[in-house]
Amino acid sequence: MQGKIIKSIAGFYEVDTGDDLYRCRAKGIFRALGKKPLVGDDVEIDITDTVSDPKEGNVRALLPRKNELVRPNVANVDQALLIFAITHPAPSYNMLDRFLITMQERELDAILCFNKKDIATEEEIRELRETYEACGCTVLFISSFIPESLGEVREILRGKTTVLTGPSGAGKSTLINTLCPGANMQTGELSRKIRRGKNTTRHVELLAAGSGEKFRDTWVVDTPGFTSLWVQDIEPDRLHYYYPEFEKWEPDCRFKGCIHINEPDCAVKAALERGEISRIRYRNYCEIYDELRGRRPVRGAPPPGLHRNLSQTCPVSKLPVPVLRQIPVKLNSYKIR
Ligand SMILES: Nc1nc2c(ncn2[C@@H]2O[C@H](COP(=O)(O)OP(=O)(O)OP(=O)(O)O)[C@@H](O)[C@H]2O)c(=O)[nH]1
Ligand SMILES: [Mg+2]
Ligand SMILES: [Zn+2]
Repeated sequence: MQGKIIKSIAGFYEVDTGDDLYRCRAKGIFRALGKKPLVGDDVEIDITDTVSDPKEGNVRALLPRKNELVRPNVANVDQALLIFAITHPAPSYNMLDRFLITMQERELDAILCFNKKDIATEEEIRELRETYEACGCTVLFISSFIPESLGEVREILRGKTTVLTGPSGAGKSTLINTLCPGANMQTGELSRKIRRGKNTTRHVELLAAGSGEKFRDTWVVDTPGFTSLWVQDIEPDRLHYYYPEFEKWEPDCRFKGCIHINEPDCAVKAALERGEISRIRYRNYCEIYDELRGRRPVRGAPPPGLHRNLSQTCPVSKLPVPVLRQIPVKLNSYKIR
């Protein structure tokens, strides 16, 4: 029978087959092949016990893995929902751009979701809307406290596996509690305190968002918030590709390969002067460009990343299994000023 691993605890995998949950062990074959089933993996299971509670089975085969995210370590992620509070805390524009760049780096579709609409002013919402309207991704304004504001989010999540990410305090866990029947995520100050404490186990878990046939196969993954974020080692001269709103003007720059910072007759800067490119986005671009050029490496953990995979057939089960092409994590990262 086919199912999806939604949780992994102490050597067991919790597999959701759509109708039931099974507590499964993985056959030794995976260890022999050096493969480890991951949360998010689609698997074939053999059912061994339907009387016990929970029911039990064995993971027999891994189905092909579309991708693998590190931190959190989840397979088959379709997209990332970037959650930022409109206010309390007010977003750091620089960090927001870093999140967007990081998601594009990972080839993960991002949806930008501004939370806490209930306590935001019209002015604050307008500024964010204008800044990010041309950034190349869908932009939503919600309040995790108001279920009626979540219609679009629900539609975007539907049928997909989505990782929620964003800075601490943005409201990721609160949103999950509102979206997922039965979820009981720690929120607020408490969650931050717990996370800083020692011995905090954080299980990666897929949570079913919504219920019924319509929301079948709709999964979300919570992540702890970042207080800073690292932009991978991208070439500074390529940074402009992450600013899709520049593209329209670039052919009119005097120099081919214009960086749009110090060059004369730059069409991007002209558009900026006319107010056709957001000043905030342009400022971030210049700041991040400088930081990438300066290459000020700092020690620390890298951001969530994606491993691209290739598939091949398992010699034993004859089912396709993924071959992980590990992309080395670069520790030359850049800290936010
Ligand atoms: N006014 C308002 N407060 C919210 C909203 N969503 C969340 N909050 C509050 O914001 C605080 C942080 O929410 P969390 O859900 O814990 O934030 P988080 O993004 O999970 O934070 P970390 O787990 O630290 O990364 C809590 O006190 C929530 O009650 C909202 O829509 N409106
Ligand atoms: Mg949280
Ligand atoms: Zn230019």
